Amino acid sequence: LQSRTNYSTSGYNFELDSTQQELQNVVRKFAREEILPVAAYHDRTGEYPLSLAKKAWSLGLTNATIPVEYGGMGQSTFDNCLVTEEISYACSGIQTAILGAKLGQLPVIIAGSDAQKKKYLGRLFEEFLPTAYCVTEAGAGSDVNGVKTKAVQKGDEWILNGQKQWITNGGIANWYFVLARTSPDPKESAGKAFTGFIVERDWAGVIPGRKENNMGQRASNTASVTFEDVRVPKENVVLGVGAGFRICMKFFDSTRPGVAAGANGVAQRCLDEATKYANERKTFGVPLSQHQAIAFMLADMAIGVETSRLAWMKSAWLYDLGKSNTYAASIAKSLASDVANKCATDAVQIFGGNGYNSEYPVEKLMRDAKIYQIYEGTSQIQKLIISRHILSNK
Ligand code: CS8
Ligand code: FAD
Repeated sequence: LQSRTNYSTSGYNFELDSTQQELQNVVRKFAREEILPVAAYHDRTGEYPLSLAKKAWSLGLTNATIPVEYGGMGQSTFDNCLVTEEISYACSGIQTAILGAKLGQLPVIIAGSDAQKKKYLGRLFEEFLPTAYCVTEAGAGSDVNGVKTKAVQKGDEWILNGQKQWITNGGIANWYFVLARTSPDPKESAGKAFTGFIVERDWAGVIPGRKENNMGQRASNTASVTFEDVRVPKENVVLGVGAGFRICMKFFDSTRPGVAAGANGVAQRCLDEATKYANERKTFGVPLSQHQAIAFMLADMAIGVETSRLAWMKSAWLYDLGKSNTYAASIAKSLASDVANKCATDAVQIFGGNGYNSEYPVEKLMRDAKIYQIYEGTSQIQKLIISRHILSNK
C-alpha cells in the first residue's frame, strides 16, 4: 500500500488524488469482503480478530504512520483517516481492535528518541504486535491532570506504581506508553508534573487485567493494566521528565481526527443500510422511502455524514500541515460522534421492529456508535476545549 504525504496548501480541493483513491479502494475491498462478513461473529463472541489483524499488518496498515526511516510508510493522518473510515464502515469494533494496535506507537512517533523509535517501532515489523496508550485511571478519565500512577527515580531507573483502566489492547499489548506523575509537588502545573514511559509487557510487576465486557465494539480488547514496582530504565522516558502531559495532548491532536473518521464510517453504514431497507420494505402499499417522513430522515442522515466527513478531513489536513488543529479536531470528534449516534438511532427507527433485533445489522451499529461520545475525550470535554478556544480568542 502506498501513501501520499505531501499536501497542497493553496486553495480548496475536495478531491482525493489517485494514490488516495487507490488506497481507499484496496482498504474498502478488504473491509467489505473480509471484515464485514465476520463482524456479527466477533460482536457476539467478543473474540479478538487476530487473523484479520495479521492480514492488516501484512498490508502495512497497523504500522502505516511510522516514518519511512523507521520502516513504515510515513502515512499522513489524513490517509490514515481514510483507512479508518473504510474499516469502521465494515465494523468499528474490529477497526478499534486492529488500528488500535498503533495507540502506543503514536507518542513514540511524536516525541520518542531515535533509539526508542528503532527499538520499539522496529520490532513491530517482525510480527503483528499491538501496543497500548495508558492514561485513564479509575479516578481520572476526563481530567488527565488527576492521574495518580506515579514514578519515582532511583538511580538509573524509575519505579512505577499504579493502575490504568479502560485501556484499548490493555490485555494483549507487547508494550505500553504510560503516563505517570513524577513531580512530588501537588501544586506543580500539568505541563510539568507528568512523564511518559515506554513499559514492556514482559517486565516484572506489569499485570494486564481481563477483557472488559462492553456494550459495543466488542471485538476490541479493553482491559486494566496494573504496575507494581515496575523498574523502568531511564532510557524509556519519552522526550523528557515533565513532558508527559503535553505529549498526551499532542497525541489527541493526532488521534481525534481518526476517531471522528471512525464515527463517520459508522454513520455512512447506517445511512446505506437504512436507504436499502427503506427501498425494500413496503407499508401502506409503497416502499418506506416514499413516505416523506422516512425520506427526510435519510436526508438528515446524509447532511450529518457529509458535514462530519468534511470536519475530520479539515482537522487531519491541518495536523499534516503542522498547523494547530486542536480546535478543529475537537469539532470533528464531537460532531462525528453525535452524527453517528443520531444516524444509528434513526436507522433502528427506519428498520422498525427488525431494527431492534440482532438478526439485522443496525442494533449493533447503535451499540457501537455510543463509545464515540466517550473515548478519546467525551463530547463534553470536546466542547470544553472548543469553548476555551473561542473564549480565549485564539
Ligand atoms: O485533560 C485534558 C483532556 O484532553 N481530557 C480528555 C482526556 C481524554 O481524551 N482521554 C482519552 C484517553 S485515550 C482513549 O480514550 C483511547 S480510545 C481508543 C480509540 C481507538 C482508535 C483506534 C483537557 C481537559 C483538555 C485539558 O486539561 P487541563 O488540565 O485544563 O490542561 P490545560 O491547562 O489545558 O493544559 C495543561 C498543559 O498542557 C498543554 N497543552 C494543552 N493542550 C495541548 C495541545 N498540544 C500541546 N500542549 C497542550 N493540544 C498546555 O499548554 C499546558 O502546558 P503548560 O506548559 O502548563 O502551559
Ligand atoms: P468521567 O471523566 O468520570 O466523566 C463522566 C461524565 O462526566 C462524562 O459524561 C463526562 O463528559 C462528564 N464530565 C466530566 N468532566 C466534565 C466537565 N469538566 N464538564 C462537563 N462534563 C464533564 N483511555 C486510555 O487512556 N487509553 C485507551 O486506550 C482507552 N480506551 C478506551 C476504550 C473504551 C472502550 C472505553 C470505554 C474507554 C477507553 N479509555 C481509554 C478511557 C476513556 O478515554 C475515558 O473513559 C473517557 O475519557 C472518560 O473518562 P471517565 O470514564 O473517567 O469519565
